[in-house]
Amino acid sequence: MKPFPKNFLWGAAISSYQTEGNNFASDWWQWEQQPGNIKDGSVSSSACDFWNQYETYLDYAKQAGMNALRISIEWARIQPEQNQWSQQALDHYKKIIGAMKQRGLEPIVTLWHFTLPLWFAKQNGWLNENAQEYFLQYVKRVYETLKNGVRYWITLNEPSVYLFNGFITGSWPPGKKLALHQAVRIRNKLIRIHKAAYHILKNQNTLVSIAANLSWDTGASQYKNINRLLEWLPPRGNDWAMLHATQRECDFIGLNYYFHNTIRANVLHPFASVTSSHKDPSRNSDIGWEIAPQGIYEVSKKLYKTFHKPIMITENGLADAKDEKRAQFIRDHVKNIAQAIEKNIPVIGYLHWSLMDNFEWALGKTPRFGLIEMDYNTMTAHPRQSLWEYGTLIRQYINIAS
Ligand code: IFM
Repeated sequence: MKPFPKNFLWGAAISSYQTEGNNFASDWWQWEQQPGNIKDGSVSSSACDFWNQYETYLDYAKQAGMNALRISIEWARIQPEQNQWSQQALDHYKKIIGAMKQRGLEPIVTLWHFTLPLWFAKQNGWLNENAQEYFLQYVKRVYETLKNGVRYWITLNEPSVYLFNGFITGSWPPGKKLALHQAVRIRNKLIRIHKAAYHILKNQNTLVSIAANLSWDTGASQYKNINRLLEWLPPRGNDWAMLHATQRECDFIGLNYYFHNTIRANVLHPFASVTSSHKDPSRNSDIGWEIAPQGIYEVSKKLYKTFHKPIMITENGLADAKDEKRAQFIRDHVKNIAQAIEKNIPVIGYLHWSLMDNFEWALGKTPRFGLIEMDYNTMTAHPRQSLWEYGTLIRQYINIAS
């Protein structure tokens, strides 16, 4: 078998709002306070206290043998009010990134992972006519402070998932239920914003992309056209259209892989065409998502065939509170990545979601995605067995790397 490249990125991914705690200047904080918005009634509060306890988490990542970590920056911390910038927050992120580097963890930095500063959300967020200008001001500040330490940048995380939940079903802020064409208009704006941010972040040392949510869709070949249509529409939460539009401004493709769907054509109601593949709990995660490792190979293959760019798995994981399936899940997905590399598909990294349990948006704190368990009563972190098994796997692959 062709070995993994020596500089392959082995790591995990987290996001600021889901882990840092006390992000009171973000729109999600306000959203959480309204009864009914979070399924289990929990609030993020201190989350995993990553803001203060980051060294503990980074130590565990290092002990497991990781060499990379994807984090995100909370815009609301950097700019808590429209006319107020926090150098202190910027310096704190610089410290976190320095601490990662000291431990041999390559930072992959996301600039927007679903949350907005409240002042911006109150002015209609992305719908504001100055949205691009506001976002770029923030991007410039972050870039100026962190540019020497960061090679890999992600501008936007899963834009279509955000559009689906925030603007179609209304289950995330801003809680809108818009018509399809309006959601497509916002997507077009996000495309322009990514392109503009790309040019701020791009230099000879940096590699920039988005983190795209893409499912593995299967179905009979006569449904290909419906399949293709569904790929392009935000209601699927699939970022294919985003990638087609931004491919020139993506140095690699960030792939968040979670889902397998079967397409059964329903010509009258195309969105009813998509069904999750099966209901067998032994092959699902705690929240009913099918475990389908072959898909990470299939989607990577399709991505490479379409865009001819290196692929970084920027997220892949499952909710598994008892930690019964996680280690095998990782082994099976990595095996499929090995198969992709064997077929000369340049996958450059695998970042497991997530390093630790975190606030899972509208599902609250119930789903447990972490390699590290978070005890929310004592606010302490406890590595799960799967963290060490992932470490064993990393060492095996590193030992046979070219
Ligand atoms: O927790 C989320 C993350 O914020 C974005 N990608 C999917 C994860 C699991 O749902």
